[in-house]
Amino acid sequence: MKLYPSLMCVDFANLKEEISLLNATDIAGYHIDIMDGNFVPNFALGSNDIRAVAALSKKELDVHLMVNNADAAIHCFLDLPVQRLCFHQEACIHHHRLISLIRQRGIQAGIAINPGTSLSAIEDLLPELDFVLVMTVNPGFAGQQFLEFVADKINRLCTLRREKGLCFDIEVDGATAPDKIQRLARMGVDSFVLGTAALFGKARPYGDIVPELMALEE
Ligand code: S6P
Ligand code: MG
Repeated sequence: MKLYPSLMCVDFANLKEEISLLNATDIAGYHIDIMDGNFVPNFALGSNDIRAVAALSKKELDVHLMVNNADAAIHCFLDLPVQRLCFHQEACIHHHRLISLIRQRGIQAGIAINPGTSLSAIEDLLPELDFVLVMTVNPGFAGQQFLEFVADKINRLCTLRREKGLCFDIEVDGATAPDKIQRLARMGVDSFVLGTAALFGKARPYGDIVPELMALEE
């Protein structure tokens, strides 16, 4: 199981200290939310934040673009030191072109889907993808409620992957509390974005919480 704390939820006044505490845990990397105030009703993070985090950590950077016109915006992110980069199915016209551009840079390519987007919208692309990010909240904000109806879609995606013999990674983002992580990991989900539901604002050290979350897959 791979865990990616969402940097949108860290205390930015203490970014260096926050990253240093998280670096000392077994997290796989950092989830970085890019929001344009248009595809989602909020703004968050940008390319300079990605560079700042890359300078503070050797762990993977998992970048989630929540921006309209991903076909144009992608070019701002291809030369950054990131390992995983996804754009939204709903914000893109030429999905396969973007996947190719991302992979040509040696970056793992992913597509993110909103809670209301059906698997049929990405099914043909699955063999071309390194990962699929399934949103379990409507993108834009931390601290929302887990949308239970999405669990069935996640289960179907895990089944589809098995039936087709594919090996893309399945990542879930949004209100991933420990009970949800345990249930979804058993279904076959590989990666979880951690926000306020599991990690931040708990008044407990990250070094205590992360091992507990990692143990949920056993
Ligand atoms: C939200 C964004 C997410 C959040 C994360 C917060 O649109 O894409 O990555 O940062 O979901 O987690 P939580 O547990 O507060 O919902
Ligand atoms: Mg996200």
